[in-house]
Amino acid sequence: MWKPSACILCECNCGIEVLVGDDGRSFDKIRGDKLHPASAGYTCNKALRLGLHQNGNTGRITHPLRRKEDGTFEEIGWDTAISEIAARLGAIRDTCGGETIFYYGGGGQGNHLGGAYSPATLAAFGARYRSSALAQEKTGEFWVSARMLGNMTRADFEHCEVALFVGKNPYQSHGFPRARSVLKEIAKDPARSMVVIDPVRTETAELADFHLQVRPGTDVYLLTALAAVLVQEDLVAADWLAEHADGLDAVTAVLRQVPVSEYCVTADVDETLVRAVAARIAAADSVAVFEDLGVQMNRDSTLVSYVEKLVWLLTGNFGKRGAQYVPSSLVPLGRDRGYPDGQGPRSPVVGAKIISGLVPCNVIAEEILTDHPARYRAMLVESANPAHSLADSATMREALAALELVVVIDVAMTETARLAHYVLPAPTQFEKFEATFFNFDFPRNVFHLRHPVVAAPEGVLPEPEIHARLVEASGALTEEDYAPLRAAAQAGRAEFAQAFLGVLADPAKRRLAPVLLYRTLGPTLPHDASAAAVLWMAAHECARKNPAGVEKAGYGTGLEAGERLFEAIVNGPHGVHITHDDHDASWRRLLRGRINLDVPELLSAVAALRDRAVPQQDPDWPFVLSAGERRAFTANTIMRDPSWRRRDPDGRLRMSVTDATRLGVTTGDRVRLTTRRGSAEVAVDTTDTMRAGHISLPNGLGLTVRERTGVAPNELTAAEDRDEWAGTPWHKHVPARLEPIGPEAL
Ligand SMILES: Nc1nc2c(c(=O)[nH]1)N[C@H]1C(S)=C(S)[C@@H](COP(=O)(O)OP(=O)(O)OC[C@H]3O[C@@H](n4cnc5c(=O)[nH]c(N)nc54)[C@H](O)[C@@H]3O)O[C@H]1N2
Ligand SMILES: Nc1nc2c(c(=O)[nH]1)N[C@H]1C(S)=C(S)[C@@H](COP(=O)(O)OP(=O)(O)OC[C@H]3O[C@@H](n4cnc5c(=O)[nH]c(N)nc54)[C@H](O)[C@@H]3O)O[C@H]1N2
Ligand code: SF4
Ligand SMILES: [Mo]
Repeated sequence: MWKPSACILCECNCGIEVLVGDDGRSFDKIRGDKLHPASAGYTCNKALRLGLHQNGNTGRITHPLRRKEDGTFEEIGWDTAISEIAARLGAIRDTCGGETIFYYGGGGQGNHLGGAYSPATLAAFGARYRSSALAQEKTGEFWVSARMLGNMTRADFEHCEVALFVGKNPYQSHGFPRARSVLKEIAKDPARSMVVIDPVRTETAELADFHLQVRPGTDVYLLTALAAVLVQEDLVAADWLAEHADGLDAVTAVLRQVPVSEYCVTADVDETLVRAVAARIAAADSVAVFEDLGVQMNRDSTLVSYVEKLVWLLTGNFGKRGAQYVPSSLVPLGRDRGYPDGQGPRSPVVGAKIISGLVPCNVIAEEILTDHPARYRAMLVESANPAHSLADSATMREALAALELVVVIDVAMTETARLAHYVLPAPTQFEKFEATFFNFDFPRNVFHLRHPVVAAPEGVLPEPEIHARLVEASGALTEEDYAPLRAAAQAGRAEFAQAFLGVLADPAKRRLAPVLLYRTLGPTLPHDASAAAVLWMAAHECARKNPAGVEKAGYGTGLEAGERLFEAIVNGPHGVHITHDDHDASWRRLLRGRINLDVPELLSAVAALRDRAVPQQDPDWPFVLSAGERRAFTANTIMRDPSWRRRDPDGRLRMSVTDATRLGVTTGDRVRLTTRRGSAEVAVDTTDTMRAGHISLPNGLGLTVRERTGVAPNELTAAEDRDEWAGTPWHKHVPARLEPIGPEAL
C-alpha cells in the first residue's frame, strides 16, 4: 500500500509516498507525493533510497542502553532507565543547580515534534541553557535580521526576476521547494537572471548568468563593494526607502567611502562584473536572495549577513512578490530579540552572546572543560550528533567525557551515543507521528504532520513519551495535574480550552504545557496521534496571531479557526496549507512596521574594513579547506548506511587541477591533509570547478557503523575559529596543507 510521508534528508521535507512491502517493513518503492502542498510530487535523487535509513545498515538501537564501567553497554528496561536518569538529573540540580544541565539538539532535518516536548523536561529539572545546529549556522543572520527587521526573512525564488545565491548551492542543498526545477526555470528564461557568489563553479553556478568566483573568505569585501556601487551609482530605491526605512543617511555615508576597485581586487572578482551585477539587481522588479553556509560558516559571517541584507533592502526588495518576505509559522523558529551588542543574555562560563536562545556551538566544550563553578555538568542530547557535527571533535569528546551525565535520544548508535551514559532509542521518523518546523512558504504556508508508515519495533519509545516520563519521574507532574484536564477533554474541545487556559495562568505549569497536553488531550486525538497534542496550542496561537492568513486559508474566524486548523493538520496526512498571506503580512511582522538600515556596531565594522589588513594566506598553510560541503549523496549524519551513496562512496577531497599538478597527484591518489587541529588521509578528486588553493571535503562522512567511511570534517576544525559577533564557526575556511602519499605508504 502507498503511504504518504516525507523525505527527511534536508530541510525541504518533500512529500513522498512509500510502497510498503508485504512484510510490513520494507520500502519497496518511493515516489514524490503529488498531493503534498509544497513539493507537489518533486523529489531529488536522495529520497529514492530512504529505505536504507529505515532498514539499512545503520546501527539501529531498539533497547535503552546503560554504559558499564568498562565502557561497553548493557540493555536495561525503560523503567530503570527513566528512574535512574531522573534521579541523576535531580541530584545534579540539587547540588549544582538545574542550569548546569545542558540540552543539545531537538530535531534534525525533519523531526521537530519530539523537541517541542523538551521544554517541559528542561523546566522539570530547572535547566536553562541549550543549543542546536542553528547556533553554528543561522544565529548570526537571526541576530542581524532581528536588528534590521525584527524578524527573520525568506525569499520567493519561484517568482523572482533575479535570484542571488551567496555561499549557497541549492542545486545540491535545496533550501526552498522544488529547487532544481526552479533553478532551471530561471536559467532558461531570458527575462530572468541568476547570480552566484561562490569560489566553486557549483552546479548552481553552472546555471547562473553571473558567477562571482570570489576568493574564499573575502565575501565581506565583495558584498560591500556591491552595496557601495548601488549607492555610488545612484541605483538605490530612494522613494521606497524614504517611505519604509530608517538609517539610510548613515549607511550611505559609509558606502560612499568604499574603495570599490580595491575591494574587488581583494575578493579577486572582476570589477566590471560586480558593476554589472549591481546594475542587474537594481533594474530588476524583484530580487530574491539566499545566503547560506559558504558565508555563514566563514570569516566575517555576521558582517556579511548585514551587508547582504543591505543589498536587497537598498534596492527595495522586501514585502512584494519575488522578493524577501517574513513567513507565517505554526511553531516559530529562530526569532531573536535583537539586543544591541553588549546587552542580552550570555553563556554562563565564556560569556558568549546567546542568540535566539542558543549558546554558540563553538563554546560548548569550553563551557564544560573548566573548573568554573557554573560549568555544565550534564547534557541531554536529542536527535543530534554533536561529537561529530561540532567543531573540534577531539575536544568535544573530551568535554562529553568530563560530564557527570550524558543522555542521548536517537535512533542509532551514533558517535555521540557511544560516549553517553544512557542511550534512549526512539522510533524512526517513519514509525511515528512526526513533523518539521522548517515551513517557510509564502504566500501559502504549509504544515505536514506525517503519520507512521510502518510499525515501530518493541523497545523504542517516541520522544514525547520519553519527555513525559522524565517529567513525571521528576515529580513535576502527577495524576492530580492531569485529572481535571482529562475530564475537560472528554467533555469537548471548548471545555478543554477553558480548563487549559486556567492551567496556563500558573507560570510553573506553563512550561510543562507540552506534556500536560500530551497526557490529557493526546489520548483523545484520532489516529492515535497523541504526539500531535502540542500542535493544538500552536494552531490556536497561529490563528490568534494571524487571523487574516488563517481565514484566507479556509479555516474561518475566532476560536473556531484554531480548532479547524488543528483538525485539518491532524487529519491531513499529505500536509495542508495553514495560512494564506498577502504581502502586507510581511510588513506587519516587522518590529515597527519599518526597516532599520543602521545597525551602528555593524556599520562601523563595515567602515573599518578599509583600515584592516587584507587577509593574507599563511605560507605554512597554503590551502583553504571547506570542511563539509553538500553533495549529491550527503545528508548530514542522518543517512548512516554507507551503501546509500551511489557515487563518491568515501567522499573525496576536491581540488583544482592546477594544485593537483603542482603536487604531482591525480584523481584517486591519496594525500595527507593536515590542519592546525588534525590530520587525515583522503583520496583526491581533481576538477576544473575549483580555484587554486581551495579544497573541499563533503559533509556528513566519517561515520562509523561497522567501520569508518571517509573523513569526519570536524576532526580538522578548531573551536576558536569562530565569528566575533555570533560565535558561529569557520568550517568553510580551515587553513590546511597537503602532502602526497606515495603508493608505498598505502
Ligand atoms: N545534499 C545535501 N543537502 C543538504 C544537506 C546535506 O547534508 N546534503 N544539509 C542541509 C543543511 S543542514 C544545510 S544547513 C544546507 C546548507 O546548504 P549550503 O549552504 O548550500 O551547503 P554547502 O555546500 O555547505 O555550502 C554552500 C557553498 O558554499 C561555498 N563556499 C565555500 N567557501 C565559500 C566562500 O568563501 N564564499 C562563498 N561565497 N561561498 C563559499 C561552497 O563552495 C558551497 O558551494 O543544506 C541542506 N541540504
Ligand atoms: N565541519 C562541518 N560541520 C558541520 C557542518 C559543516 O558544513 N561542516 N554543517 C553543520 C550543520 S549546517 C548542521 S545542520 C549540523 C547537523 O548536525 P546535527 O545537528 O548533529 O544533526 P544531524 O547530523 O542531522 O543528525 C541528526 C541525528 O538525529 C538522529 N535521528 C534521526 N531521526 C531521528 C528521530 O526520529 N529521533 C531521534 N531522537 N533522532 C533521530 C540521527 O540518527 C542523527 O544522529 O552539522 C553541522 N556541522
Ligand atoms: S533531500 Fe531534500 S530536496 Fe531531496 S527529496 Fe529529500 S527533502 Fe526533497
Ligand atoms: Mo544545517
